Amino acid sequence: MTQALDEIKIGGLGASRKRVEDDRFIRGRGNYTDDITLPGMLHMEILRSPLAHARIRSIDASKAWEIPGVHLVLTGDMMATRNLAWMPTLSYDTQAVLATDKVRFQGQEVACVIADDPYIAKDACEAIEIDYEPLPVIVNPTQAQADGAPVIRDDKENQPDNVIFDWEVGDRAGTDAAFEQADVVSKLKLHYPRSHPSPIECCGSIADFNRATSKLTVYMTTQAPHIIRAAVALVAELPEHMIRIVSPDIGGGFGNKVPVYPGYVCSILASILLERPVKWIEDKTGNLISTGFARDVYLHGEMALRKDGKILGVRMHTESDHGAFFSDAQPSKFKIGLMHSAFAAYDIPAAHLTARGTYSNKAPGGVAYRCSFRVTEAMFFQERMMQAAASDLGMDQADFRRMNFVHDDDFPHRTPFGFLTDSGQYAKCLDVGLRAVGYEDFRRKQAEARKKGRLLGLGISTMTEPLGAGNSREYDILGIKMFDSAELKIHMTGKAILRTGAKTQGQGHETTWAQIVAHELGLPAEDVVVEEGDTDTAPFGMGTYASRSTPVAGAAVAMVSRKIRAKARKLAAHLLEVSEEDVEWELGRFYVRSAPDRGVTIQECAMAAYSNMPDGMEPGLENTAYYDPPNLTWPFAVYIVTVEVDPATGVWDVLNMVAVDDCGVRINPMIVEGQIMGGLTEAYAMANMQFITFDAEGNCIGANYMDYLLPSAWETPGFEMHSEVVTPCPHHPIGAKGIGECAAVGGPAAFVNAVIDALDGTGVRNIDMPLLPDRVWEAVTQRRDVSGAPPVRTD
Ligand code: MCN
Ligand code: CUM
Repeated sequence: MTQALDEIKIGGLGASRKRVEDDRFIRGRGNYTDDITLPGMLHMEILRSPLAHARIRSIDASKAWEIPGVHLVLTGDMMATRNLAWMPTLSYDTQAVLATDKVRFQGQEVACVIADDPYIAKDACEAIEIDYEPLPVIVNPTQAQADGAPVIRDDKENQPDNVIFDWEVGDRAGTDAAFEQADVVSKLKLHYPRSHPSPIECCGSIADFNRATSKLTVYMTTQAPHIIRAAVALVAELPEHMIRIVSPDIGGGFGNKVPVYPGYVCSILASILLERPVKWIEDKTGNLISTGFARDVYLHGEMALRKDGKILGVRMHTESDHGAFFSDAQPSKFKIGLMHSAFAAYDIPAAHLTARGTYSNKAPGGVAYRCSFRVTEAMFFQERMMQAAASDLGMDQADFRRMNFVHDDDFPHRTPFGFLTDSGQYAKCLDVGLRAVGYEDFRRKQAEARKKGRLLGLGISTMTEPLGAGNSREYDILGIKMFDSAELKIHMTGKAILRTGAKTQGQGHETTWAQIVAHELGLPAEDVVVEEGDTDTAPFGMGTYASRSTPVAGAAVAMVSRKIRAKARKLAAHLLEVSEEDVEWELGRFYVRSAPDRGVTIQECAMAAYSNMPDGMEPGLENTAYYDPPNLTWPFAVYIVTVEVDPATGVWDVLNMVAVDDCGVRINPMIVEGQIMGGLTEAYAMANMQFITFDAEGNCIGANYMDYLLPSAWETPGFEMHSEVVTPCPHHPIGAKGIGECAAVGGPAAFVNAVIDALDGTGVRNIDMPLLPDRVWEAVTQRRDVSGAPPVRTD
């Protein structure tokens, strides 16, 4: 007699519901920061340093002040009078807001002009005269550590050189012992180039300080509005309840919108000084030259192997170039983020990582770009190393991985660097991938093609990603613990509004969170409106990055729905005139156990919460849940690529790419596939075409889309996605794991491994990304590795 709803029909868990936010995006009715216009609003532009390293002898802004329409010129000295010339970074360093003593990278913010319109402000920036004394420039870790290298951060006490940190983790003695027992030691040196998230929308803010109410409202492009509110309260010493941060629609974040940028700070100060709204919208070059870089890491690795293929131990050393300020956006105390999540999928007895970070005359880097804090580098290193080791042993790539995988019954598993992984079916994912790509068959074809001089290659990559920062025991941002939240209000007609502490930037939270509510309460998803990003209305949360939203805020959505259901059960018992113990639940409806026909819907309970509650019950049907996850979630994936390399040109084409992702229970399979497709596209871009580099003077090569290439639909290969492996997360209320970054994390190594596999027999062991045709051609014709960042032509 049950009348259980069809969950898919109401848009619940597992429904490929169309993205509700797209209704406004595809009609041009989104509301991005630059769409907002406030009465009396002024415009701010930033003057950036043309030099990478120079002492500032003087700044003369008098001509800028004289230009009609200019309201304010901000310089470092003025910021200093308010103690705002420098700001703290998320990695316990300091960063210049506007330069006072020196400029330390090309594109650094030196002054701001606030004017009636952005064109006047830009012109006025050009009228500012700055006398620079050029200084020697450092663009890589080797130069940073050379004898006699200029000290970039001479503003800091106790900073005699350019080394930011020396850090280690793992078991040094155990790893040394493993290497002593090894039959084979495999070695590899890699470079992961500097890259940029490059969202369509650049960064920006509109600060609106109202003297009459003492309230500061800031509309801005941030992935973590509550963190910004806390930072403004603490740094600018404004009362927190008088600060409202609003993230409206965001045109892609990809990590670029996690940090706090000087432009935000300057627009806020300008609005306070002028008592007018001040808008700052970054231009594309400003975005590419100064904000949110990622990677820029040199990796050295060694693997101790038994000749039967068992991995005995791993040594890793990383040299990371952080630019002029150590502003890695990451919530752990680990200096190199979660780099030591490497090899989590493999059963390895001992591992040791040493990490050194250095300053250089580049924009601050180390923001995670679609990567849970350097997991991209960790997985790239891991899977390139796995391929090299299998080759050195003369073993099959797939067999070597399979024999070293953590087994399905070995969870929770302690990784060689101390993480605890939750669940997975690694061998099964690999098998699905191999079958899909036709592994045996391809190997045969490859051998035949080789005889005719054609170079075919197959690359395998796997990835595990620690997603969901925190838990609060281990993760915090400047002392604020990591957890997240959801608030659900059911109106009397059974319609609802849900707010969370996360902030979507294109991932589709407005669609998927409603699906979790539908699953838990049986309310049609379309009856639940989702709102995020306004600190005056949303419950406190840590924002969206590290694919933490589903693992943490998504869990909070499930938990708050369950709180609502618990109260609704009491209302149902009252309406049905039975005791609560006699009430059963099925999707959307409570009924009497002994008389299943007698039931009330969740909507009837909602009405009763406002019109017919039992004596003594608090009216209304709303609640909030804060969720502190017991662990990270650990999705797994296998990516397999086949390529053909043209030895005459170095051009390589993707023949096939197969992706097997296990992110636990999928809330919305279509959105998950979209996430994977986007991540694979970015992975392809990194492997194939994308990098930012610097010439010897520190000029940024990659500050525009002529130099920094984005793949279009034309060059992006097709991807075949598989979803048949589902290992529910054992500690997440609906069994979901994060997915937002996996493909970008695991993808690059698959492409590179495929090209290197195609060159098997030529003696080429490594070509560093990006695998541009000239680099591949050089490797093939010269039969040698091509390492490091692509050289810069200065002619
Ligand atoms: N999802 C699901 N089932 C799962 C896991 C996730 O249906 N088992 C859905 C979620 O409900 C959500 C989406 O997939 O709608 C991504 O969820 P999740 O993995 O939790 O990641 P976040 O929402 O926290 O998004 C952050 C992640 C990061 S850190 C980067 S970087 C990145 C990414 O998302 N930036 C993006 N994907 C992006 N996609 C777009 N369009 N724009 C960005 O800026
Ligand atoms: Cu890792 S870039 Mo995302 O964490 O916003």
